[in-house]
Amino acid sequence: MGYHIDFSLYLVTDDNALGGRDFLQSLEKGILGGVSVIQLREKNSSSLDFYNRAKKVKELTNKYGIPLIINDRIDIALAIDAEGVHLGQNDLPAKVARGLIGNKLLGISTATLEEALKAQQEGADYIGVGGLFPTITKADTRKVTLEEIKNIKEKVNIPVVGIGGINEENLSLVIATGIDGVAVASVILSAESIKETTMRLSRIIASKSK
Ligand code: TZP
Ligand code: MG
Repeated sequence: MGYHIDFSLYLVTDDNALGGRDFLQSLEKGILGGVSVIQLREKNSSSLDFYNRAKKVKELTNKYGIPLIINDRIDIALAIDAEGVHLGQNDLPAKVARGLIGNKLLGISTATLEEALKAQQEGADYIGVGGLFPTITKADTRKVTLEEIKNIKEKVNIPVVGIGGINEENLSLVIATGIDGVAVASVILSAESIKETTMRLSRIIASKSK
């Protein structure tokens, strides 16, 4: 990880939330509203579709100078020279991933302090911690309380990003735990006005961070 990453408003893509609206245009609206990093998460795409979409998203993120992180697929991250990879507890172990991706950014999903410390020890650059609130974006989330994420943040020294059902109502409570950023999908991608909603989220984040 050669440069500082702003995790403050981390957009995770989700086709379903868009309700048929144009993918790249929607991401661009999010970027214009203040998204600081994008994770391309494709759970039902063929390798070819994932790769082709990743190439286009990379052009977009390059245009705006924000990092692109690829979910699950190290091969695609390498093929398009993304800034990073995000893996879960059932993907390749962090140590193995690190060996494959060199100094690209490595994010690991964790839901317990034990997993968080292990991810850090195995070379993760940041952790995603959740699910904090109920969500329809992901079926099999494990519950993490605000108390628990606060405790994790206090005990690791890599950036911590909260995830799961974060919206305009609960955002302040999440920020109050001291974490480095929030990862969201539906609050942005299913918004009637993606840019306006993202701007409101960005403003809340800017006003609450020290
Ligand atoms: N991992 C844990 S919760 C979640 C993922 C990918 C979904 C986040 O999406 P939303 O719509 O912000 O709840
Ligand atoms: Mg995964």
